[in-house]
Amino acid sequence: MDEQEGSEENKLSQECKELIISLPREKGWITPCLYLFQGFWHSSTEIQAIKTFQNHFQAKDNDIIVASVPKSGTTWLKALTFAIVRRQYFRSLENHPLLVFNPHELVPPFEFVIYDETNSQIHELSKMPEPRLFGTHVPFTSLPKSIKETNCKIIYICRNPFDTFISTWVFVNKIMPEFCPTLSLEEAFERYCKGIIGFGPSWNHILGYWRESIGKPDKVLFLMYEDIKEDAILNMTKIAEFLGCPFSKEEESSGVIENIMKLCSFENMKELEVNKFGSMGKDRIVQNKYFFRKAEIRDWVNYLSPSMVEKLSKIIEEKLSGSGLSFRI
Ligand code: PPS
Repeated sequence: MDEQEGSEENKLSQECKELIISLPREKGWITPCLYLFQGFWHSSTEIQAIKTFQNHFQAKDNDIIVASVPKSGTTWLKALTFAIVRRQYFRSLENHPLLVFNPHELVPPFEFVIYDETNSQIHELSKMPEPRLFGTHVPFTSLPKSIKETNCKIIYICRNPFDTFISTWVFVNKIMPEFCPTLSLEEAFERYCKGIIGFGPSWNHILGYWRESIGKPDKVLFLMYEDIKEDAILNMTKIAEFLGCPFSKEEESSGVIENIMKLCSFENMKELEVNKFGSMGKDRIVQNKYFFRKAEIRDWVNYLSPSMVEKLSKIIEEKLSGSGLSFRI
């Protein structure tokens, strides 16, 4: 066990230490190891947080959860959802919370903030304004029972795996501890193709929420990053209707939707003081600017070789076969 792995594991409860010893393990992207827990790869601290989340979270019928594979457009969807749901409180965009807080602070993630016992930030769930807004990368099958059994709503954002892979690889190398070597594109790609990535295999994560959205369209709204890019207004309208707070004719004609779209746009958010200079996470190692890189579709063409494209295309085709889901690549 190396130094980093030891310090990660020292923070775990005895119960979690015993659990992870029994799990299959592989080399991680940032953490020394990833463990296969309930069919998906996670770091040890994520597993502890997921267990606590499963055991303690009591969903309310009006809760709203933004779910995703990391690097699929989570930050954007959190901003849009917050702005849509709380719009009656912030009619003037001049004092809007999204101008001074990063979306991850306004829509806190279960596994990295709320149930991460190694994080000093305490979130009092009972004091959160309703409807409560949460984020998660936890796969559908691992969500707590109460989320599945209550009427709370889930909005899922999915992005084509080529761009998600590149976005993740770049991000990981930015937040990699100084004493760790850079993770090469080739090594990351091999692990990604085997499904070995935090919260992966990504295709299984996506399919879990996709199938749920087909079976229970009132429970899970499944959105594509590329579709929102193409027509943000249409997708914002879908979000508002799904959440039971449709835009009124008056709002439509007075530009409320366009204003939210501009507020949450990549160009606007990237330039905000909080997103240029703020930070978050344990010891504040994650700088907010890392969440805003290029936001382009098909940026992967600048990184992946033809053989990589062929290999990943085949995997995706095979994994999604018969699901009715396809990506715009
Ligand atoms: S995370 O860490 O999981 O929350 O990351 P996530 O937000 O899911 O993904 C980061 C990518 O989303 C891009 N991004 C945006 N796109 C469009 N509009 C807005 N407002 C926006 N904010 C962030 C971000 O640039 C990352 O994509 P890449 O391709 O790396 O640029």
